[in-house]
Amino acid sequence: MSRLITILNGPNLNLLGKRQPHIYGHDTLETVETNCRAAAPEGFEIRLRQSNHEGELVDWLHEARETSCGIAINAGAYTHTSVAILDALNTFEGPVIEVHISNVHKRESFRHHSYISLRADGVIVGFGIEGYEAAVRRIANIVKAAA
Ligand code: CA2
Repeated sequence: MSRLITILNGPNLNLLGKRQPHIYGHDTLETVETNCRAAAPEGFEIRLRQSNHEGELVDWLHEARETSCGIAINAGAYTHTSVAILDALNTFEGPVIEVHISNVHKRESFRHHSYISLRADGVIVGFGIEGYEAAVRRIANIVKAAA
C-alpha cells in the first residue's frame, strides 16, 4: 500500500516567504517541505508540488490516484473558483485535507467559500505553515487506522 502523501499548492504560493509576509509569514515552500518530511511518521514519504496552472494541478491530482495514500491541498485562489479541481479531488479515494495559511474567514467575503471543502475530510485555516504539518499527521493517522 502507498505511503506517499502528496502536498499540492496552487497559484502564487511559489512566492511564499518572498512577498506579503504580514499575511503569509517569512517561511518558504522549501521550509514547508522540510517541516512536513520531519512531521511525517516513519514509513511515510512526502511529495510537495506547486503550480500556477489549474490544469497542471488537475493532472497531478490524477497522478496522485495511482501513487498516493492522501492529499494535502492549498489550492490558493483556485479554492474559491475551481470546479475542475473539486471534480479531480472527487476521483481520489484517500483522505484529503484542505490547508490555508491565512484565516480566510477574517478576510474578504469571496475567500469564505471553498469548492475544495465540498470534498475535504478536514480543513485547516489560519495556522500559518504549521497547518501543512498538521495535515500530514492527520492523513497518516487516517491511513494507519484504515490499514
Ligand atoms: O491562506 C491561504 O493559504 C490562501 O490559500 C492563499 C491564497 C489565497 O488566494 C487564498 O484565499 C488563501 C493566495 C496565495 C498567495 O500566496 C502568496 C504567498 C506569498 C506572497 C504572495 C502570495
